[in-house]
Amino acid sequence: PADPPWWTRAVVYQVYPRSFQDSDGDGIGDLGGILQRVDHLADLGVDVVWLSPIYPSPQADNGYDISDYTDVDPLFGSLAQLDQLIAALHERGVKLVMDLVVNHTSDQHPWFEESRASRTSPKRDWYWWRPPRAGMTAGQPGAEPTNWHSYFSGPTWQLDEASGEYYLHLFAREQPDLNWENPEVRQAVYAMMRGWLDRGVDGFRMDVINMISKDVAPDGSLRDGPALPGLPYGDGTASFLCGPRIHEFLQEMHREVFAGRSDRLLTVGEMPGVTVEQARLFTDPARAEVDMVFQFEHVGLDFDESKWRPRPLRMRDLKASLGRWQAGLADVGWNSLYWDNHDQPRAVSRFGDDSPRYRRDSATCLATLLHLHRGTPYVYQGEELGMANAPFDRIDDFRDVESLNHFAQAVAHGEDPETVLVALRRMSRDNARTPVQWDASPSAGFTTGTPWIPVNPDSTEWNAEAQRADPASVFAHHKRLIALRHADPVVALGDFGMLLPDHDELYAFTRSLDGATLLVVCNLGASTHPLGELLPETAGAELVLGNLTDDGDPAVLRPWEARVLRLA
Ligand code: TEU
Repeated sequence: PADPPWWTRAVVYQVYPRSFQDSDGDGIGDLGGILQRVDHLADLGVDVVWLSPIYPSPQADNGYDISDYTDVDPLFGSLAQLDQLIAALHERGVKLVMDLVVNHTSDQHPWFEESRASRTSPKRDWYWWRPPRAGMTAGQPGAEPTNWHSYFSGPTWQLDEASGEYYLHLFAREQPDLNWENPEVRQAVYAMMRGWLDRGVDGFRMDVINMISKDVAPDGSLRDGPALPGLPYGDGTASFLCGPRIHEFLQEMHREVFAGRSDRLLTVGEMPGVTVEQARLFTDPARAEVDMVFQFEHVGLDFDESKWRPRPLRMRDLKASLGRWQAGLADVGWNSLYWDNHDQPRAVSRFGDDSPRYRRDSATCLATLLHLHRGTPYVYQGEELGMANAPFDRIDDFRDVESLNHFAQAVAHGEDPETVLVALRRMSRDNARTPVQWDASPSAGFTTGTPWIPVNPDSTEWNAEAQRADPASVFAHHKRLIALRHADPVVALGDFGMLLPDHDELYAFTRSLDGATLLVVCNLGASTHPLGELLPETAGAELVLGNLTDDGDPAVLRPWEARVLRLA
């Protein structure tokens, strides 16, 4: 059989540029800042950087609302600096993957401005324009063409007074959805993508790419979804998650953009709501769609009907979910592995224990668990330092459009503001967006100006400078995990086998390849466990890597301890 693709051994690092490093004192991270920190990434040992959007944008959603796909926003720098960054990374053997946001554009993209200009505009059909619901008047509540609830609260439809029609926006109203049914739209996107690859970019992380095909009836109508509890809206996801033409579109994209050069690239499709069965199709190399997908199951286990209704995570659910993805993509396809990103709370605060006693141990335990799974691990900036959720207090502390819109809507619907804030503090995306903590100075080395969102005050203790010198740090542990994946084919390619599926605190599994077996056991809790009794096969096994520095009893697993053992 052919050699496995390079990305089966790779680790990806996500940079959210706004919060990574500022170089010009305006309080917003930029490309000049990333250039200053390239050696941090090289030192960590990652193979790929995924750069969240740096394109021109009104920043309604921090760059996920793009007004020009072919340039760099002056806020972040210039095309020349992007070229420098690509060169600086390539010199160090690191690839650069760009964010591709083509489910929607900004409402200030010239395509949308032209589309909205009149009902007869040649680009009218590039977006989803629809008249009000039959028998209703434009602007009346409930007159929207469908009842869908937007990801960022409110309806997914915005009335354009001038033409009397609504346009679709699954996210913010500043993010109108492109109409992928129109072949001109698709060709324009593919041409843009080819341009970036020709420039030296090494692939794409494709934003909500499983939303580009909408289930539209032959007469052009879109269907209502089931009512959502307590809201005057419905759940439209059945009409746009993995819609009828999604595989056709991704295969066409592959032919038009990646063909002949896919071996050097990495493509990962962000796909909320994707099932294992669908993911097998998306990532089957024979189908030529994408290399891997970001699935959302394991980050959806600690809340009820929405992320704003959090509840405790049950360990069994986590194991059942991740285990099913390991098994489901074992023979065909490939997993991506992540705990957090710019949309999720910080891993150590959500899945670990960020109290002083266990923060370091739980951060390293979680990292061990993730990096020892089969798939490509993604490290989100600051995760390698054990960065934690922010101490947000009042609504004015939040910046994110999703959080602010949700607060306004929930309070307008009669929820108690303090209760809404409790959920925001726990789940807001802003938790992931505080500046990277480089050193112990007041702005944590992020900026000489005023940061666009405050630095977490724990940066005096938790920062890169302190950790780089400390072999027991979260950073040093990440370096070891990444090096282990590079060195040991069992870590990259070994078969996965879940152990102790019903245990409430231990997460244990084996990885096996060509007669070699690693046993990984992680204690995701603050109690001590009799490892020797639970997993007798660990007796006498060689410790390949552990997260606690002082030697303990090999037969006992301590709070938040993780061990990678080689079975004889
Ligand atoms: O996110 C898509 C998505 O569905 C969610 O993660 C969403 O952002 C939200 O957190 C659900 O509660 C992608 C990007 O990663 C995100 O930053 C963008 O805001 C969004 O698409 C729109 O482009």
